Amino acid sequence: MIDVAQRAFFGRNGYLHLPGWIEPEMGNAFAAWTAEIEAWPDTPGRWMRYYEKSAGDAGRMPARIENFLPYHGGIDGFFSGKRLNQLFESILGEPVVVFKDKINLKGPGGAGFTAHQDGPAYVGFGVDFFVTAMVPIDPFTPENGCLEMAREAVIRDDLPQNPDGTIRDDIAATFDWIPVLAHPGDLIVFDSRVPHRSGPNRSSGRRRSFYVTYNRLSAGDRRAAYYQRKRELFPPECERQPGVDYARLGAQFNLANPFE
Ligand SMILES: O=C(O)CCC(=O)C(=O)O
Ligand SMILES: [Fe+2]
Repeated sequence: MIDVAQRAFFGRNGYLHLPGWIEPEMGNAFAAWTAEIEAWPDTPGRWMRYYEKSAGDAGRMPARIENFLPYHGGIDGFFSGKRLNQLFESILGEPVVVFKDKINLKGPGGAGFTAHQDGPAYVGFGVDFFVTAMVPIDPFTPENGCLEMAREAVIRDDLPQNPDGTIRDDIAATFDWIPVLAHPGDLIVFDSRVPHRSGPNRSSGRRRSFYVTYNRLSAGDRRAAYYQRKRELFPPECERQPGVDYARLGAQFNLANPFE
């Protein structure tokens, strides 16, 4: 499903941008599905909504929704479906299983993400390698805080970190950062080692994108274990107990995220 040049690019960079990979009908459905899940009310025990740390003038701004796949057949059908799974199988040489699912909403004024690798946020579940499918809902631009990938940095495992798990600033400064100017209909695949970051959203529109993360099927289905622990240590606001320091307790689950 990918050609020799694309395979080589993924091998060198740990990511791959596939413009127009999503069929137009599916792309249109995605826009509507996104609006549906955004309208779901905060409900304990179900999907998990997080808010921006620094609320702007507009008040509290939703920043992320997680764990929606069990509640949305259409979105689950795409991310657990045959076509995408065949793509991953052709890239990794074996089948994958979903580990986690999120949509980052990045509204106007929304904060960026400090340079990081995703791997350190997913430790403790017996899996050491993940791949993510990114599906943009709005065009990614430098102004609205598009994703940026470190060029040809795939050979590095866990990089030296700041205390919060993000990549140490002096290391991040050595990378050549490539803006990923993705459009709705594109698919971006990236692994859990590639350093990435994004700027704040300085535009007046939102910059929404799905990120669904998988691990090799041979490493087991760890999704339930992940969400059980995340709910315990970094629950969505509607499940929080007063007086608990979730920033400390859930640090692993909030790595590089501008969420409260
Ligand atoms: O959506 C972004 O700008 C960056 C997202 C990211 O790296 C993450 O959620 O781990
Ligand atoms: Fe990330």
